[in-house]
Amino acid sequence: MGRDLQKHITPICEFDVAGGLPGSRAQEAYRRDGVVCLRNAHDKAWLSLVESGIDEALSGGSQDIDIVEKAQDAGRFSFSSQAWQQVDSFREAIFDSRAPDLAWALLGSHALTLFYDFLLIKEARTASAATPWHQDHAYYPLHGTGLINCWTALDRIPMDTALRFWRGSHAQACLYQSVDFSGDTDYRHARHDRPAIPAIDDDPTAEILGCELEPGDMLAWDSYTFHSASGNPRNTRRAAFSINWIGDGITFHDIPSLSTYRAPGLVEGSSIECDKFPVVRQHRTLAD
Ligand SMILES: O=C(O)CCC(=O)C(=O)O
Repeated sequence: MGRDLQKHITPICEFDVAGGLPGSRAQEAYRRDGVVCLRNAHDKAWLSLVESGIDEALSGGSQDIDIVEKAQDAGRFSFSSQAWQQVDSFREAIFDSRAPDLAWALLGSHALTLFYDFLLIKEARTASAATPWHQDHAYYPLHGTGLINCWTALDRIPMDTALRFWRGSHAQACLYQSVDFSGDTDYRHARHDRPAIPAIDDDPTAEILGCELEPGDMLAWDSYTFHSASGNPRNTRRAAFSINWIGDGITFHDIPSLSTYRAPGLVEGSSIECDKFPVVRQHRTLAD
């Protein structure tokens, strides 16, 4: 029997970044737990920018778009990615804001490369739109570690619909199977050669982290960290916009995957830098 999902939740380490970038304590917590919460990561103007691009993203601007309508839910559950290439306001929110600097400060890498944006909306009354436990990295055609998902709440997210994280689950750098977000079918690029996802909610040794969010607060997690969320039984929308960034040493792994994560010209073992995955920050070296 699973334990009560709302009890036994330890708060995620949080840092208020209204006045500056995350420092060494935030980086340490990120490396240890695999997730941190950055309060006031983005302001109202940034939130409005993202909001203004949502209709365009959902009506054709995104790649790999899924809009799930379940008979038992009044609302729709949608998720889509790579809209920045079509949607001007998303592009502005990603490149002309402090979004890259927040990610770079946590990663502490030499370079920072944009991987993809991700828009996730659980409209009001999507109680069955639960997100199963998964690792983002299990979906990626990539070798290496050091990717960060910077996930900003567009709405107030109370504890009952908050994301939950298995603390430290990134540390072994072991990839498990991928699951389908809609919950109805097998994931189309499932890798059955990987271990099955353990019964995390039944494991008394798995420490689960979570916290409430206000619009503009960000959760930043390592792509190997297991996370999940419930559906949204409330009468209000629960939406987030995330930006996924790559640090150093990642190369392309030519396995079946969504087109979001692929680009023409990438071959097994190549660097993933290209127009679709641009380098956005880079430390200068003496040779530069
Ligand atoms: O908010 C959710 O329900 C899931 C978000 C998530 O798992 C992701 O963005 O990787």
